[in-house]
Amino acid sequence: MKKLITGGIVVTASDTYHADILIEGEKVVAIGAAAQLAADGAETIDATGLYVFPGGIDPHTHLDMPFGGTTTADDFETGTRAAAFGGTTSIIDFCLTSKGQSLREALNTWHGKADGKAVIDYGFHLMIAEANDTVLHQLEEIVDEGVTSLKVFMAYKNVFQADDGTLFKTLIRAKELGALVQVHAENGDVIDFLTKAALENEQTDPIYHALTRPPIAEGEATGRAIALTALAGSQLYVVHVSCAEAVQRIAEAREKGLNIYGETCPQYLTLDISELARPGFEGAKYVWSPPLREAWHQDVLWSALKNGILQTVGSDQCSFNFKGQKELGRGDFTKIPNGGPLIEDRFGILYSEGVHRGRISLNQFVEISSTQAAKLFGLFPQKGTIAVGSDADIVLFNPNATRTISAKTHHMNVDYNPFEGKAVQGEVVSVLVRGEFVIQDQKFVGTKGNGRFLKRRKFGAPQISKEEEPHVL
Ligand code: DUC
Ligand code: ZN
Ligand code: ZN
Ligand code: ZN
Repeated sequence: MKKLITGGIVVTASDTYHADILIEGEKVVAIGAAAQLAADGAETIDATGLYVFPGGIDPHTHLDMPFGGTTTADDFETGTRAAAFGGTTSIIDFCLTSKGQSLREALNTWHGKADGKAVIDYGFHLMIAEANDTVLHQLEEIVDEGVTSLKVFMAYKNVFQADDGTLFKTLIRAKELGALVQVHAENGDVIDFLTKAALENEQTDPIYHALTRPPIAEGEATGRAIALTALAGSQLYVVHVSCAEAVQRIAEAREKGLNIYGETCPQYLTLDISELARPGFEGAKYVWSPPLREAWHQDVLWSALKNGILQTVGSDQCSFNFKGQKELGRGDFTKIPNGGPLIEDRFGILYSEGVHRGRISLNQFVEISSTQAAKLFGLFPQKGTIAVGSDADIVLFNPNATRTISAKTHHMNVDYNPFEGKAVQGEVVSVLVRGEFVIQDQKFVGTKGNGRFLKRRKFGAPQISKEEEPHVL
C-alpha cells in the first residue's frame, strides 16, 4: 500500500533536491523528513544515483487511427506500453470526427479504442471538422466531460481541412466554454496546388513531400490562426511547430500578450530534410507533416523551447510499418502515410539532446516534457509535478547510462525506428502510474486496461478546486 522512494534526486520544473518520497495508494503523501516519519510498513524503492522525475505527459498522439488508407500500427495497448517504457505516464490522443457525425458518437468510438486497453492514463482532444449549430451546441456537454481541447486542421485538403470560418467559430465557442483550440497550421490549399504540380512533373519520390510543403506555408497558416485568435479574443495552441517562420509568428504574438502556445516534436529538433533523400524508398520513413526542414531550423526550435516561446514537446506518434504501409507511396509520395513512431523516445531524446547537450536545463526538461502540458491541458497539479497530493506518476531515471535506439529493442509495434543507431545518454529504469509500477527495472509489469480516462479541467480554470485540495498528512 505504501511505497517509499529513497535516495534519489527529485526534479520538478522549479527545483532539484535530495528527498525521499512517500506514496500511499495513488498519491504522493509526503516528501522529505515527513516521508521518513510516516513510512512504517512501506515498501522501499532504492533510487540512489537516479533522478526522480514527474511522469512524462505526451500531449500529441494518434493511436489506433485510420489515416491515408490504412490504420496506425500502434493501438492504445502497444502504444501506451511503449510510452511507459520511455517514461511517459499520460497521453492526450486526438479523437477524429467527420462532417455530419455527432461528437458523442466520435468520442464513444475513441473510448472504445482506449478503454480497457491503455496501460497509462489518457485524455482526448476532439477534432472539429465543421462548426455548424449542432456541433457548437454539442460542444458544451463534451467540454464539461473533460475534453477541453479542440483541434482544427488547416491542411489535408478534402480530408480533414477546415476553412477559416470553421476555425473562427471554433475559437469563439472555445472562449465561451473554456477550451483550448489547437491547429495543424499549414496552408492546405497552397500545398494541394504544389503537390498536383509536382505529380504532373513526375516528381514522385519522398523528397517531394517536403518540397511541396514549404516553411512559408506553415508560417502563413500559423500567422492566420493567430490573427483569428486575436479577433476572437480566444486561446490557441499550435501543434508540431517545425520551422523558424512559425516560431517567429508565435514569438510576436506572445510578445503582444496574446494567449498563444506552441509545441514542437523530437523529429523537428533533431532530424533534417536530407533524411527524405535516403537511397531506395527509405526516405518514406521520414515523411511527416509538416515535413523535416533544413537543419538550421533546429537551433531556432531549441532556443524557442529554452526561451519559453514554445512550451511543450509532443511525439505526434502516428506509426506505420515500412513494409506494407509506408510502401503504399512507392511511385507517388502523396500516398505515403504521414507520421512516425516516437511515443517511446520523446522523453529520452529530449533529455539526451536537450539536457545532456546543454541546450535546456534539467528543470526545463521537466517543464517541457511534463509540467507545461499538464498546465495547458487542465491536469495540473494532479499530473505534471511531484508534490503532496499529486498522482504518484513517477519516473526513475539513470542519467549515467548510455544506450542505442533500435527497432530491435523498442516496444512500439512497428518495423523501423527513425532514430535507428542513435546513441542517447540516460535511461528510464522504473515507472509508476498512480503509485503502481508499470515498468520495474526496465521490465513491463503493468496491466492492460489500468490506464484511466482523464477528465481535464477547462482552460483558464483555477488549478485546484475546493473538493480536490491536496491531502496532507
Ligand atoms: N502529421 C503527421 O505526420 N502524422 C499525423 C497527422 C499529421 O498531421
Ligand atoms: Zn472511457
Ligand atoms: Zn498535424
Ligand atoms: Zn498529429
